[in-house]
Parts: sequence; structure tokens; C-alpha cells
Amino acid sequence: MTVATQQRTTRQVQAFSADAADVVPTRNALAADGVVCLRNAIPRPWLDTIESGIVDALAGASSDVDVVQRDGDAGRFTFSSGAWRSVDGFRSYIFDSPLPDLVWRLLDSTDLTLFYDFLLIKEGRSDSAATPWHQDHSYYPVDGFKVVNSWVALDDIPAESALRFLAGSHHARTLYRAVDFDDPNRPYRHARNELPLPPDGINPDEVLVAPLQAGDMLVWWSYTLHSAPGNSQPNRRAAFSVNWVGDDVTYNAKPALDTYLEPSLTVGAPIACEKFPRVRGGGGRALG
Ligand SMILES: O=C(O)CCC(=O)C(=O)O
Repeated sequence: MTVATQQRTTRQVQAFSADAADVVPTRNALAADGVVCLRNAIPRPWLDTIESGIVDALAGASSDVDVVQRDGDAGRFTFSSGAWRSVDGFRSYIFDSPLPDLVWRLLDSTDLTLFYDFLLIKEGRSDSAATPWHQDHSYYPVDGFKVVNSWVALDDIPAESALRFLAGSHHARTLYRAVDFDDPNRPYRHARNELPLPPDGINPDEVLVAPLQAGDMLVWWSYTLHSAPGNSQPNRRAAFSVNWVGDDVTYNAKPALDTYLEPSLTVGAPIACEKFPRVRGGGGRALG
């Protein structure tokens, strides 16, 4: 994203109370824009549970942690994925907090299946830890459209370091090629070269920005294009995201990271299995 784009970005992601009795306006906003914000979605005790998980994950409980310190940055950029099985705090948050019900009521699906968790910490002054424009779906070996990311802010995140979304970019159902987060000019190792690259020259008037308070949660479709700047603030900017699939999703076994693959799955079949457990519906715990 160009500096000019950042300066002109003023529209915000539509925000709703997480406990609104009527969920229709929230669902409509998610359908229209491809992203929605749930204010105060996750209460402080659950954020503390995630924080205790972070301590354990970084102490070795997560087998998939990357810590990157880029040249010239004072702060590090740390991420971990697929750690819920070995990190108690992450598992407890995913299965026992209000999270699955908050997500399921936004998804028009008979069931809700856990795909994977993702921790992302941009320490203060990790200025170059920018995230290029991408779709989450480009990285996944699955077909279907009921795939959502539920991304909770663990810190207050001002507009300067907040996520940006291209409003309505999920509508065309165009799957773009995966890009390399470390260097968008380098081919991603599992890129499908037959797919188009994400669009260049995003129109700043169509960009939604998402400044958040700790505990606010963004929910977006896996086809929604999004990006984020590095963290030029002095404070940590951390988030924990949980990715879910609904009842139209099937496995396609396309090349992908191990986190997203399960060799025992059949191409064309739903992905629910031991690695990707069904959490609601279809034998999972009932909603409400
Ligand atoms: O927060 C960020 O910098 C990127 C998050 C993101 O793109 C994602 O979780 O898919």
C-alpha cells in the first residue's frame, strides 16, 4: 500500500455490539463489506487466558513459532500457528469462551469447524513488519466460501497500525495468488501460478480501516482482501485469530503449509476430523 493510501484512509469497518440481540445488521454488514467489527467481544478474563497461552507458546509449547527481527527495526515480529492442541490457554479460549457462538451466529451454516489458530505479535517499533494485500483463502487447501477469520485485538490498536480491508472484495469470488509475507516480490513457496496476483493500485476510497480496543474482534471472509502496516507505535500490537469453516467447505489437497493440510482427508469431502474438530452443530455442542 502506498503512503498516499494510508493518509487518505478514513472509512472504518462497521462496528456492532458483540452481544446485540438482533444479529441481522451485523450479518448484513459482513455480507456487504466482507468484514465486520464486534465491539467488546472477548471479556478481559479470556484475554488473560490467551496471554497465559502466549507465555507458554513462546516458552516452547507451540512447535510452530517464528520470531523475525527485520533490519532497522527495534521490535520483533512473532507469529505462531496451529498451536491450540499444545497450548492450554489457546485451547481453552477456542472451546470454552463465547467465541464459537459469536462466530457461528454470523455464519449461515449448520455446523462450525475449527480450522486453525494464529498468534501475531508486532512489538513496538517493528516498523517494517507490514502485511501485504492478500486473501487468507489463497493459502488454504479448501474449496467453499464459509471460511472466516475471527481476529481479536489483545492491545488497543490505533488506525496507524490497524488492519485495512478492501470493502466488498469478497463478492467477485476471485481467488488470487498467495504472496510471500516476508518479501512480496519473492514467489510464495506454495503459490498457484495459474491464479492472478492481488490487484495493484487499491482505490483508497474503497478501503476500510479497523482501529480497535483490546477485546474487540474483527470477523472477515477468507476471500476479503486485506493488509496492514508495520507497527510504528512504541507499544505492542498483538492479536490472536481463530479460523473456522462452515458447511460448504471441502478439502482440495492443493499445496499448502502443514498447518492447513491433513493427508487423511479425501478430496471433495468436508474437513472435520481430529485435526480440524467440529465445534458446533452436526454432533458438536449446540448453539445457545
Ligand atoms: O495483523 C496483521 O498484520 C495481518 C493479519 C492478517 O492479515 C491475517 O491474520 O490474515
